[in-house]
Amino acid sequence: MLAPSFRKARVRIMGAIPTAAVITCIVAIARIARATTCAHQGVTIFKRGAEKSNGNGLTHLKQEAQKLFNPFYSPPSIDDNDGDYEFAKYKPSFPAVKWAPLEEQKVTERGVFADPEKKALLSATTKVQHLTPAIGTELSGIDLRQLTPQQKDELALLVAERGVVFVRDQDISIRELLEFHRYYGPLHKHATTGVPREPGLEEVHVVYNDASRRPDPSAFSKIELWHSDVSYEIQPPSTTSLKVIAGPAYGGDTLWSSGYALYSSFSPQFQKYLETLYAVHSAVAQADGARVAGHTVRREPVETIHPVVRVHPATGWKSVYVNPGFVRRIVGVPKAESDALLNLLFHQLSENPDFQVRFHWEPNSIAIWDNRVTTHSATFDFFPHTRHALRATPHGERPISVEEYEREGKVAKDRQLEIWKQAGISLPDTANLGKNAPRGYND
Ligand SMILES: O=C(O)CCC(=O)C(=O)O
Ligand SMILES: [Fe+2]
Repeated sequence: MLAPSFRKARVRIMGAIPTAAVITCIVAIARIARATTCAHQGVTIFKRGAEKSNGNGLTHLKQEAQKLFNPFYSPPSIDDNDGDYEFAKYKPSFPAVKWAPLEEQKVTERGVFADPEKKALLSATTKVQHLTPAIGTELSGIDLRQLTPQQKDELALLVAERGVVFVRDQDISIRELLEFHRYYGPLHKHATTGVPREPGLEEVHVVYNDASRRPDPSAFSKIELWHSDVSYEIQPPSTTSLKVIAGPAYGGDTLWSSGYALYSSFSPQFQKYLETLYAVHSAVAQADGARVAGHTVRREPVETIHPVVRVHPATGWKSVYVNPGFVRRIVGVPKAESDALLNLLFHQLSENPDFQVRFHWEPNSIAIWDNRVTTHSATFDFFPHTRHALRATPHGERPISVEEYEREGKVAKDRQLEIWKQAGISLPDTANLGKNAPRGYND
């Protein structure tokens, strides 16, 4: 049920613009609660309070809406507290430039060239610590700047297998990190989020919060913060890095969830059903958020259909590829079915701790994740402290469905079953699943 003011807005909009645009607008309104204009359509939204307060209320509400921000959709542009901040040149800026739509690009998957045992990479480390069975490995003793091409290939495979790999104390500069990732594919330029003020770093995505930017929980839900980066692109990113350059002593952790583990958790019947589905990934809400925040949308938003289960080209493992941040619906099934499916998948990926790893950053920590087989979400528990991070991300291949992968005679695999098989553990009797299964406990 829409609040009375929004009902009025909806009626007003309906007469003027097509229904799809109205839905987009209403979604944006719901996401950016109390915003007074839907900038995308240039439509004024009247609010009960504003109507009572004779026009001036609108100005007030506009100011209120500008203060309010969803850290995911509405990158802030406030330029304060610079002082002698060491990393001021990497604070976010929002250039008023326009870029052409992306076109399909050739990418070479480096993980397929790797030694499956990763001897060159692992022999250079002092410690390899797996953080959970499903996802996350911390490597000690390596310097990303020193890796050979062979070690980089092995790192790509390790990241593909473990979902995310963490390294600390990395002195690598952001320009060096961009070059490091260019090895894995053409770099992605984000259409709306901040880029560093320093010129020539348009391929960097800046994450920045400080005492002047208090994320307002009325602007977002924790579940919608879970996402896979720019999954709406035709070729969403692959091996991606985030480097924290300044952060709180505690708080500001990031969580990753494994799409492989989500896939493995389901019954064979449901897995098969998911493998037949495609979903719509949309950049529209993010672009609307940027416009409401007063920023230029540098590339027009796109909506792209991707398989709900994709196969990683290096591991051959199947991964559920949906995320609450950008996926709007499953194609070609009744809306109620789409809503129920997405609700299940979104809640499982964001709430099931068995699929997840949580990382506490220190300055110069770097997380390298495979954006094709994981989702992630930052915590926003550290206000008023400063947290500043820089991301470099290459385009991956166009997501490969199971049917497409197997067309060439290969067989896509369930990661969990493969791991058990390698450990000599007999496969579960899928026909009798649940009959003699160990029971959970909750004491
Ligand atoms: O701030 C974080 O920890 C994650 C931000 C994020 O989602 C990203 O940079 O892709
Ligand atoms: Fe992200």
